[in-house]
Amino acid sequence: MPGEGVPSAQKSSWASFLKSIASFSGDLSSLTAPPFILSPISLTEFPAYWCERPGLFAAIGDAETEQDRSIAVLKWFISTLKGQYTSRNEKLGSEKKPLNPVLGELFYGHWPDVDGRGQTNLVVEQVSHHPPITAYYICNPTKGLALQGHSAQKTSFSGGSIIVKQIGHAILTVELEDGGKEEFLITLPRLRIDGLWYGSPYIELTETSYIQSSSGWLSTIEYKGKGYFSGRSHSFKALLTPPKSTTPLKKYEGVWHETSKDLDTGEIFTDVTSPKEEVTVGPVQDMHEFESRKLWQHVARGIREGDYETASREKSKIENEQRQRRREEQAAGTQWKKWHFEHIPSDPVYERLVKLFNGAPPTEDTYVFKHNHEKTPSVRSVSV
Ligand code: CLR
Repeated sequence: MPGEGVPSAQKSSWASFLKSIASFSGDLSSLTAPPFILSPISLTEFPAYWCERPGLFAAIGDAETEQDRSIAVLKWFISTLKGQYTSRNEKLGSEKKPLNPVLGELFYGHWPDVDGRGQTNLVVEQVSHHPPITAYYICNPTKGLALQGHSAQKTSFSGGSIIVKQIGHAILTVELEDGGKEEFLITLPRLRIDGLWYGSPYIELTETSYIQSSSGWLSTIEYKGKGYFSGRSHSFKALLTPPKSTTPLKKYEGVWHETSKDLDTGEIFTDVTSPKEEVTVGPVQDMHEFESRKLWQHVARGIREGDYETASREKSKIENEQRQRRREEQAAGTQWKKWHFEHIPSDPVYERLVKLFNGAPPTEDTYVFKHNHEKTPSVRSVSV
């Protein structure tokens, strides 16, 4: 039934929200949505989804050959998809509209060292507000791993669904025992948000994404929903091709929210049916005012407790303060200074790797992490 998931008092506001997205393309974050669809979590928390299976991430550093590293990277990547794209449905009942981060908003976390896998650290910063762009840096120094990326979205409306093109990419750097390094360019899939009519949105992945290694190995991942390959939602097929070859050496198929297998051997490739490990974050009272859970704490409580009046009042406070900051900067002729990242107009690693396959734009800008990865910085260690 249309509007099934929508509380009756919010049906008309949901209908006008749908109308506004239908006639709109660009930055969804600026549209006012009815309270039932609001999430108390800011988009700066999302990069944590990259590492909720820290053991699979660490395993990349233990692989010994180029082929095995490419397989380990693909396995880890596929295993992040469930968290990235279905966890709000599990936790909040449906996909929801995240809090739109303010410029300079921060999110820090880590996953502890267990059984020698090394500690994994996470640094996230909102590096642009208009349009919203989130930069992140995740490292496991023990295993010589660093993932640097940024994320933005372009949205449009088609056939009753929201189509989200992901802008940005991630580069995974693996330090090798011989002192060299291997780099992996990770491109991001396209999203379709379905279920809008019923007021219970969920994500399906579409088209193709790639993982290109500097060693030449390439993973091509094709996404399909209901009615394709296996006919199931969240299906994918991944092909791993050796350097300078077009014949895949490995083929994997399955559903990214449960299990997949190696098509030649029948062995299980990915299995995300066991619980994931959520990021560890320090207590809110110790946080800096720009740290996400502190910054949004009153808005988030309002949303969680259904006190939308408080939520919207607190949200306006934050937004006004931001406008004031921008006005002051303009008057002083200064610009907001990023805490941990530096914007560069073109990413040389991206450009070198993207040439090895086609399916992504030839150049892209990037946000480079400014610090040494042995030490995860905190906002307090940065001079403002
Ligand atoms: C952000 C980067 C993450 C993966 C990811 C998952 C869900 C996406 C999110 C990204 C961007 C914002 C997003 C969200 C789903 C819904 C939300 C597109 C790509 C939009 C802004 C909200 C739409 C509102 C409807 C739910 C009504 O690695």
